[in-house]
Amino acid sequence: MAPFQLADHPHRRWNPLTGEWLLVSPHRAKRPWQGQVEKAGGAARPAHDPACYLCPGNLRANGERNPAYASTYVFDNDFAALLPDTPSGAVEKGELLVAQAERGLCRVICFSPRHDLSLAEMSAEAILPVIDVWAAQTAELGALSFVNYVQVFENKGAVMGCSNPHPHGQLWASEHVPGEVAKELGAQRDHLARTGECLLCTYVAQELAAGERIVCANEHFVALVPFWAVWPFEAMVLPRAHAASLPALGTDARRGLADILQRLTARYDNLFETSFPYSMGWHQAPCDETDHPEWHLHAHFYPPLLRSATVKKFMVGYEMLGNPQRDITAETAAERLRAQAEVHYSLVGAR
Ligand code: H2U
Ligand code: ZN
Repeated sequence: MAPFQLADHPHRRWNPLTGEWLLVSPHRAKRPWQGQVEKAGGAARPAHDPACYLCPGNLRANGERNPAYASTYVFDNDFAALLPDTPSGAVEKGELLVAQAERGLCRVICFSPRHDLSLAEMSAEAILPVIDVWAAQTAELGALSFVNYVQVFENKGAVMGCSNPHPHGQLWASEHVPGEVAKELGAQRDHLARTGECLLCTYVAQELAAGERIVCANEHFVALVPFWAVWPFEAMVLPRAHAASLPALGTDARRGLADILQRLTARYDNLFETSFPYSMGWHQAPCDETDHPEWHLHAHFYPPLLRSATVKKFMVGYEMLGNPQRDITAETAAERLRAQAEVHYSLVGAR
């Protein structure tokens, strides 16, 4: 029998950030595919859409008018999931039926006045103000006494539940540290206590030395497909140097991040020549007035596309009931992303 190989044999991989396992079945990636392979296409969008509730100068659902903003624009979500004036309280019926009031705040962040762009088509110079506003909002909301965590994220594409193609993200600030963040907090804390080292500092160094899962890197930031990736072209973006949050990044690091975000998202779009859908977001240290030496800032990109602009990965069956599973390995996904150009396909020939 041939010796065990990650590239050939079914195996489990461990996610040290969440303590969870996933199943990898690389042999299945070799099976024939007879589904669709067409590109998604899609109509070109105007630079300003009079019907868009995010474009400058337009009316929102609550009757407010957006200003004629020229770069980024932040407003309180008109349909916020969390509210600052929720009364405190709890319900406990025995050990099993437990509920707690949760206070918070939700905001929407427009990345650009241009309705027809996405991060993938924006320049690094245009992405920099988005990073600055993510950081400023994190600091502002994190300073509120009832806020202990600020989740910055972006849903892109209708398939990810994004309501509007205008480039935008969201921010939910909450009283409690949300579940995914709490898992990562526990894992990073344990790792630091056990080894004296930051989990993700060690991980980034190990990945840079190996090279095979790196998508792109610069002096400050790295984009890679994590060893434990679940989504087909999942990626993480991390600073090389230890930093706990977006506000902790200096000007040079922010410029480095803008460069990496432009290069990663352009590669994503180029993979299937489509506007690549994903949910992405930042995991930063909780703002709970305690020190978080264990926390290493990072972004997760979770994109569902698998084989083409229309063939998606679904978390169904075994994945809902057992644990997540993937066919193409993280190494193959990274190789395919590395092979993409960093000039967006729609701009080829336009420069
Ligand atoms: P998504 O595209 O990820 O759904 O985010 C858009 C958010 O914008 C959504 O949370 C809010 C929705 O509540 N929104 C407003 O705040 N005002 C509006 O006029 C429409 C949508
Ligand atoms: Zn718009």
